[in-house]
Amino acid sequence: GRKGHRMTWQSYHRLADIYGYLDYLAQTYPQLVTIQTIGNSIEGRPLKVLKISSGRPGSPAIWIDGGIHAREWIAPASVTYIINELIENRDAHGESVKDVDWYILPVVNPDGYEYSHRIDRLWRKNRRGSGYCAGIDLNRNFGYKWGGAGSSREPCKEIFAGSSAFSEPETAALSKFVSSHTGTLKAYVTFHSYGQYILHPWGYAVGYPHDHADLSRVGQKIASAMYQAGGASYKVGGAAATLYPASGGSDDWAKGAAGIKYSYTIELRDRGYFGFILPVQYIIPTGRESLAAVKVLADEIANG
Ligand code: ING
Ligand code: ZN
Repeated sequence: GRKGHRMTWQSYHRLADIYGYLDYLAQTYPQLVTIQTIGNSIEGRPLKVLKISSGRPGSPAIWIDGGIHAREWIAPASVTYIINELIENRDAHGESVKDVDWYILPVVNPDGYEYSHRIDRLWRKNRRGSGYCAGIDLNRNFGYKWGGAGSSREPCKEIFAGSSAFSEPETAALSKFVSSHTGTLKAYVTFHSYGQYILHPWGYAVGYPHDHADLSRVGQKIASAMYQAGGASYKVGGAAATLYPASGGSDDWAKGAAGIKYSYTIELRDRGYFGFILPVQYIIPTGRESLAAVKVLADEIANG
């Protein structure tokens, strides 16, 4: 089309449209936007990280991902909404968003995402193996407290942790990339659905990191900003204490192993009425909430 891409926020797009949009941005804004393929999924699809650069070396950085769980379509939709605002509407969002580097992986689990479009709308895991018991829960496969409470050794389970920590190419690639940027990464945000929660470590057990007060304070700021931006209420708390224990999650690894201070899992809309099958008219309000969330983090880390 005239715009050079097919992305919109009026429907949930297939992976080809999302990747076509990322490629379009890198081509159109080469001094601002670069794409790095950090690895490939188990079925061989590229894992594309988009970097939005402050233009200055050594800037504090924020990691954002979405789509680690296939069926949570609002997550890649909201992450691409964030990307669009940070690039195409760059002057509307203040100085701090320009003062940080953004590393954004909109679809952590591209095979599962495509499978949920083509075959099984409620698929969650990646696509290792075949049949009813295929797949590993990528959000149980990270190497911090791997294999503990809230994960399973049984391949047929939705929370199967895999054969070992980082057994999957998707989590191995993500963790390797994030580990190589721990000098500058100050925040890690992973978008899921549903439930409307802002969760911080720990997920593996009820308990909190030493800087719990900071995580909680900034979490409450995020909740206020999200409410103002889109109108939905989000509850803040430790993941295990607020939802349920889950070991091997990415946010625990980002905090506990990679040492990234502000690590959050954000469970987007809704609270269960539509659940994973969130109608398309909610994409833009949920995208606005997601953008507001990451702007709070940019403010926090850009201004000390
Ligand atoms: N929820 C997350 C899950 O992986 C979670 C909740 C995240 C719990 C991080 C603990 C730590 O189960 C969804 N919707 O996937
Ligand atoms: Zn999820």
